[in-house]
Amino acid sequence: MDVKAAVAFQAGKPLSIETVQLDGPREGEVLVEIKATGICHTDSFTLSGEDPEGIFPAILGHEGAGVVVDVGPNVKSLKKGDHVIPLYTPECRQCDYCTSGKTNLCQAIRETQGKGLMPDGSSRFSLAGEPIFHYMGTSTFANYTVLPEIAAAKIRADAPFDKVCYIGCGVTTGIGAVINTANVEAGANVVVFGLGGIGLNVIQGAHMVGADIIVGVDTNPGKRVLAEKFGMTNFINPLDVEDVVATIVEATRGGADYSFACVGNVKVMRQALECCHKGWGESIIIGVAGAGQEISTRPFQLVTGRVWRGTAFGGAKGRTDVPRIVDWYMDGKINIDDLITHVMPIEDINKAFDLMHDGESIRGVVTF
Ligand code: NAD
Ligand code: AHE
Ligand code: ZN
Repeated sequence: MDVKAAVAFQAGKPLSIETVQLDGPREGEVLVEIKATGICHTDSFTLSGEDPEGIFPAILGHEGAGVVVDVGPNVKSLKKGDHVIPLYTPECRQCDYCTSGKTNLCQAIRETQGKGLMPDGSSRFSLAGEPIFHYMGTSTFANYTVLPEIAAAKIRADAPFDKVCYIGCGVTTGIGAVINTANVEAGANVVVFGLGGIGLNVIQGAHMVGADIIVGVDTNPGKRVLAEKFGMTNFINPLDVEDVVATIVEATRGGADYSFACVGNVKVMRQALECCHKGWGESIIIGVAGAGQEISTRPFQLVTGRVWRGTAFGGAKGRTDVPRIVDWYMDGKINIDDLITHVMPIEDINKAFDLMHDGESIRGVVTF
């Protein structure tokens, strides 16, 4: 079938709107009409050419919502008409990772997913007979996409696509990092580096669980007002202070109980670790950094009790947790609307990337 898609032909170049071909779903797959998709910084990271797994030509996008319009053989948990959120972290509920009870990183299809292919090793997308790669198993920058059944979370039918698409990455990553990965307790002091589409959801999560001091750190002072609305108590612009770590340690009366690095910058990741409280502070890395980038600190930082961890998709198990987070939104328990600052048609998708790079948007959403 013909599909309208924003194709990434080459690293560092704008996306190109094309009519591409999409084959129907095969065994264990579903065809989904994508109704809306957010643009996450990770899409920009891959498009920049920094992502070691980035391959081109590809259809990017991993923060979508839509409707199942066809199912392949042996699909059991989904049917035509179901509303779904694509999952770049699937949940097969059978692999060693899923059954470990220790991680959300289902590995059932990770290898083919990282190669831009469906689990049978082929692509469903093509242009003029040449294959186009999938991205993160989701490729939501297209009005139709094919997903493995285990990579789609069924959600309630009354949830608005143009809002809940954001649960497909940013909302779940930010709130999940707080409640699943760090398990922040009421009264804790929290520091959030990077007040973008992810960091503001970390603040939202920290506020929800009753954190005490919530320090936001961002080089863009324009992020301050919205962050305060979501629960930030102190703002620090690293460009305005001599020593950002010392400033945070003072603001938190000894250091952060938990810090979150929501910027793909390894220097920021070091600051986030070193501003943690001696003896117990934990720093959670969320930002992704390019090929060749490495984190470093003095071992003394860990010897004296600070802990470094990372999180993908906020530690959430998608098919189980995503429908619940949609309920939280529908019940008014979490705020998504104020974070979706720009909505546009797919023809303007490059503008959404520009707005993100210029620090003017929190989340740009494309609707089909
Ligand atoms: P974004 O562009 O919306 O936000 C980044 C923020 O960081 C901006 O507000 C920017 O001003 C700020 N910033 C830049 N340099 C800074 C510095 N030196 N100190 C403090 N703040 C600085 O991006 P986003 O969509 O929120 O994504 C944030 C990061 O998280 C990206 O690296 C993205 O790839 C990653 N990410 C990871 C996961 C995961 O599962 N681990 C999920 C989603 C996104
Ligand atoms: N391909 C990159 C890694 C990118 C990465 O870490 N992605 C996160 C999700 S970011 C969503 O915005 C993730 O889920 N990681 C776990 C995984 O299995 O990829 C690289 O560096 O190679
Ligand atoms: Zn993302």
